[in-house]
Amino acid sequence: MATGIGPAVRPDVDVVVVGAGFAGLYMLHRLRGLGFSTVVLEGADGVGGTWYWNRYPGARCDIMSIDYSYSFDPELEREWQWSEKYATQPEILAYANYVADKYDLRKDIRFGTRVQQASWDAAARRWRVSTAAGDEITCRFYVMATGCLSLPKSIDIEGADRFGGETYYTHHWPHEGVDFTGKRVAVIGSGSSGIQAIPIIAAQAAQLTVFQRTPNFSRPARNGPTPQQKLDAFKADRDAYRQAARLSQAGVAVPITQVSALQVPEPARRAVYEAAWDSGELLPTTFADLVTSAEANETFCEFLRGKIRSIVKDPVTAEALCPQGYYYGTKRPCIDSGYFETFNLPHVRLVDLRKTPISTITETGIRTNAESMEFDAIVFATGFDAMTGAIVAVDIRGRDGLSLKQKWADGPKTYLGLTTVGFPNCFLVTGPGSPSVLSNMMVSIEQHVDWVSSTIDHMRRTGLETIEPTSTAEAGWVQHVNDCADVTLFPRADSWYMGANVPGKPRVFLPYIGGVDRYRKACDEVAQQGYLGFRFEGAAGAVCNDGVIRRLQPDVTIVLEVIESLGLPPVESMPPQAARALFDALATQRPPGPAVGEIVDGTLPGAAAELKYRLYRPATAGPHPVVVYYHGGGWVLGSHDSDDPLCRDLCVRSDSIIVSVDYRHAPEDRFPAAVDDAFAALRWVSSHAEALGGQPGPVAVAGWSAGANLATVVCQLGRDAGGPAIAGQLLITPVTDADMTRPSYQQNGERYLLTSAMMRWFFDHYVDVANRSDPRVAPLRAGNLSNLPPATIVTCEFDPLRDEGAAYAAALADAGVDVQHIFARGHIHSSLTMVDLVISGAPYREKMAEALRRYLPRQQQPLLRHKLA
Ligand code: N01
Repeated sequence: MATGIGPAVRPDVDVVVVGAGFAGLYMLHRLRGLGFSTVVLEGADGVGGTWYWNRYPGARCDIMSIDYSYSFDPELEREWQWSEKYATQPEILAYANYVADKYDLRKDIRFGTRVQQASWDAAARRWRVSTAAGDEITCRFYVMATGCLSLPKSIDIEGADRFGGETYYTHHWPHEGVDFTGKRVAVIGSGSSGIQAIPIIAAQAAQLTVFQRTPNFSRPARNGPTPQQKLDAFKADRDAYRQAARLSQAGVAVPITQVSALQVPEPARRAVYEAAWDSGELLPTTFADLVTSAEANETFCEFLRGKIRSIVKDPVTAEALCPQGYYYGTKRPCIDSGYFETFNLPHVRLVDLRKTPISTITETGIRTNAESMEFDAIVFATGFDAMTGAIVAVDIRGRDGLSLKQKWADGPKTYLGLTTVGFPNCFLVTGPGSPSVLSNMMVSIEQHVDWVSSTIDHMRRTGLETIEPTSTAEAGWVQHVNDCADVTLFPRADSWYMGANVPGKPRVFLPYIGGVDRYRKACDEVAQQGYLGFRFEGAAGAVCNDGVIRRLQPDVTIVLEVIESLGLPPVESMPPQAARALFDALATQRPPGPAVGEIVDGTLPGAAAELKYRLYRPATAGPHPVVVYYHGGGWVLGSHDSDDPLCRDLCVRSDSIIVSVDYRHAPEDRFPAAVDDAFAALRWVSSHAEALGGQPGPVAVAGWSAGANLATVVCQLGRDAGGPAIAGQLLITPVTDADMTRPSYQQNGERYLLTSAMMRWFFDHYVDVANRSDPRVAPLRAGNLSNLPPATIVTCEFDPLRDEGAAYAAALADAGVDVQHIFARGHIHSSLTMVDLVISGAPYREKMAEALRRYLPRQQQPLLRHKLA
């Protein structure tokens, strides 16, 4: 009998859960504990999900069993002891059965029951769930706990059904096991399943041939007893141990590093990789940038290839086993027990399908384009239609008959990986858009089940009957999931994470790579903010607090977190000298930016005294166009070399000489000293362009923040003075006004590094209140904005200066100036300058460089000109 919630007509149960794997079992336990009537529908004859089906030889977990365990009940943890570091499939299945028995779960599980369709009946506010046997069950809430890797991908090899010998699938292994003794066996596939099965099959078979399309990165698992220090840590403080996993990046507590692989010398880097090789862990601590930097990642790839070459004796086989063409981790890596060593056995052979693809499977074996081979048995270890396959295998129909399969035709769209628009009261456990396969599944499952069950409980307590995400929230989450993936190397690989293993499947990065810790925080914040982005309906009407939970770029969030963790005093609370010292100290910690051809430091005559400059010359042949650059720092902080990484980046990307010039700073030298110096520097660089190795003719100006303010001011001064000629202006988050009442100040004035208080401090040091509408302070207020050089204005969504930058772009356009306005979504005032730290800023810097290249086209070399003439 259903309890607690609902309209007049009662459903059969409160909740139907599909799947009795670890997610379904815990879901049932939790919901039952909350008093919701629940039934679990399971296609198999037993519990265990993936561990029920994948009984191939060698199947084990590759997250340590002590971590790959439920944590919801300390009593269960005391009762169950794992026999090994990485338990075998039979032991894990035994654990699932133990759990089912301990909590008496079987009485609410219908085994051998395959769900075919689930449709939302809007009038009755219930789901109608029908099974392959023709039964129908109605429920208020419908939960898909079908696992991420449960629907096998179809075998896409010509002739696969023609083979007359024994055929096996790792995902559907005979319960009684298989004896390969004396047989000629083929294994197709070298993912995690193949890599685990191959050494065991080799130990039995008379002959084993492995058909490999893509080699995989794998390291030794070094299985054995659970490491004593893990056991000790767990025993010493079990709650802290579990909590650390919940608040970790991947659901296993490992030390975090901020060190870049490229920052350490080769011997130290190698030592870290050797430790990773020896660790026997899937997720050892290595370097911070292996996920984001191709160059850094390649150092680990090459280390691992070296290991393969050192293990596998035949050099041709060794080379074929060396992964190439994708980065470590972007296809799921493995840990193994003697995988590479297996290829040294005389009866084991590798067929490299990249060189000799399979033409067809025949009645007696496999034919490649080079030869025909006969086998007694073929084992398919060819993978899964991951993350979405099992969900859309059920015909799920939401509001107005909307089909989930159709809705997801171009890729899955979810809010938090838990829910999807158009499907009220439907929850996904570890669905696409959640950390799931990029995490310790047990931690992610528990988090999802806890969140879903407490949400259902919240609805019961508050008299709400339906829950559905809003389109705004869902679109925002999909964007965030993509933003997180886009700063990594993952989208570059043809992986099942990208849906690339299934022909015709849309290429979309399926899981959430922002981390278990950040993901949990997002889910918790959604609930705390009145279920932000969800619409509820109940007897008392509808409630909805619409919005987007994560709008900042993920790498910007990380920078903000790191800076917050430093506990620095606010800049405006310091005297300028102390603020400058802090500014300089922070600059020493940042990545250096790309190498340029040459850096020259020099001085030039300023309006009152000599000014320093730093010239960045590209490595390409000159002469190059010249850009005069003004640094940021609120007219108080910074110097000719304080925006060094940005200047390097602009130099390389735009193939221009960047001359970063200093100017006098406030409060020692107040307005208009900085303007006078900026204009003097422009004049000097323009007239010395050729002497500096640049091409003659007009220069461009560029600047960031207060430097962008100076850049645009010198454009106005240059126009009025009849020179120097300026080909274009690049204004990165410029100060264009002294008005702090615009909405962007109200919205972004407190939390994103540049604060309203800091701007006030800058202005107070720089310029008297009476002069703040002078166009040399507030160029937006100039009476005439026509006939200015073409402008590229960059504004950032979470910048207090956003609206004045946009206002300047609009005003210039109104005055007939050629303007490009680049809006950086999810960025803050300073993030575009954080080269190699905020990777999501790179596409914007590329656009800036494009603008500079457009303003300053490379002139033909004199020699070439001469020849053409
Ligand atoms: O599947 P896979 P899996 N012709 O997709 C090849 C988890 N898991 O079952 O890469 C020839 O990884 C395919 O080649 P390619 C784990 O998350 C965990 O092994 O497409 N070859 C690939 O080599 C894992 O990632 C454990 O070029 C074909 C292989 O088949 C996920 O499950 C254990 C082919 C498929 O590899 C899936 O692993 C097992 C074709 N037509 C699994 N089609 C643990 O240890 C495919 N292949 C916890």
